[in-house]
Amino acid sequence: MKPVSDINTPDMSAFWMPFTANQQFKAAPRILKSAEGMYYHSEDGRKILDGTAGLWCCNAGHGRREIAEAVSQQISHLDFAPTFQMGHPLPFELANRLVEIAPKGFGHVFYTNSGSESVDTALKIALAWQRARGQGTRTRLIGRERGYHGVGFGGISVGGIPGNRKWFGSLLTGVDHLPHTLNIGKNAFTKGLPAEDLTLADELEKIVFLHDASNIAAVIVEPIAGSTGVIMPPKGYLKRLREICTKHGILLIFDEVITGFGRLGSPFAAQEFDVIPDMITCAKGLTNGAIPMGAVLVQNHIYDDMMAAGKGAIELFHGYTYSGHPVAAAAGLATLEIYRNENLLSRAADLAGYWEEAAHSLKGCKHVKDVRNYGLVAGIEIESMPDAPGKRAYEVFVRCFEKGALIRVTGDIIALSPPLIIERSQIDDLFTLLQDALQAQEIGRAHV
Ligand code: PXG
Repeated sequence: MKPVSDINTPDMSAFWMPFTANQQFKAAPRILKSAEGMYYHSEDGRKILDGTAGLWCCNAGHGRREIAEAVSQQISHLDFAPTFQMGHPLPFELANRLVEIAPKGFGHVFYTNSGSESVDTALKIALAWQRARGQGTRTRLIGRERGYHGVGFGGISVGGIPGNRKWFGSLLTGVDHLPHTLNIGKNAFTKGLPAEDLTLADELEKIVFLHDASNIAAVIVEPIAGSTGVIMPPKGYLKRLREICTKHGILLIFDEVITGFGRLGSPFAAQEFDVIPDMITCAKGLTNGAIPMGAVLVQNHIYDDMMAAGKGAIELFHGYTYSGHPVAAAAGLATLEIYRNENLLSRAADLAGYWEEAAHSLKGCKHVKDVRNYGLVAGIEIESMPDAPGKRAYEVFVRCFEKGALIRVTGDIIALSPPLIIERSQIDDLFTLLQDALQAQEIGRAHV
């Protein structure tokens, strides 16, 4: 057997890293070693302000002892037990807590292990529910351009990112897409949601007309699209989608993997925007990112119909070995307790004004062509280099990391989504670092 490599400088060849330019990264790695509160600590001993809550997941900040202790206790008490025709207490308990913070009418929780699994689960529940109520011809699923719904076959099919789709064959059949809602020409530098515009939501009527409602099971959208660059819905857009879905018997799924758990200032975007879907997918912030876990929150009418159709047998032929894993459930319970004790599910609303001003102070910075914000999310879009899309933002990312801030970039869009515990002074630090990195464009050395 080969000796174990030094933990600080491991041999990097074996780990095929996700969504990473492996060769480029391994030639010049960025290694995070530990984390506490608002900061990561890099391998070379630098403090890095976390402007992204990891990957939109550590809403309560890092190194939360309450979660570590709950996980540690649970793992020695009951490490694993099945949830197929068996049970153990914590997932029941956690489901009750989740239902308490979910919009009214959401009485049920189906557990998964990730956002991708939550999406595929919700799509399957939609199909099964339509069939259970005698509408088995409703098999079409509608997503949206520039939507990100994870990487399962269901998620990439309804998702709208060409790079995530084109390598993987014919995907799910019978999928259609709404147009995305980004319109920089009209809405650049809008604070919060762009002015009311229902035309893009009304595109759903055209899709329904084309396929006929009797063939459509569900529509899935992110209330605010995160991964593809923080894309806002115009005011009234989500409400109109809800109206059209209701009118035609189509289920509406909100993918709240990013917007859930306080990111926008309410527990879920559904409450923030006062638009109630039929299902909500979530993950990430559910356990503060500490242990993988996702969930689908389901309205009572769907669950009740499925129970009635099941007639006492297995009602839904779906589930994962780790659905409701006891250790993940312990992490989830401890996380929700922190959110409650520290009012974190509404803290983004308190900070939103300050955050908005800080984000929009970047207007006028070199190459910045749009700033978008809501709650504790911001997207900063910069002009692409003519022959190298994505290069400019990547350079800003590297420069920020070197100077002490973690940001995310997608193409030439910078996305910020810090832990909800961020203080005003840290918001200042984050935007100062980012501004310096933007202004340093083409002055500093090339990083790519
Ligand atoms: N839905 C949405 C809306 C997401 O944002 C997923 C589903 C999939 O979740 P999992 O847990 O399967 O990865 C996501 C994930 C980024 C970034 O940089 C975003 C995600 C994942 C990784 C990076 O914006 N979102």
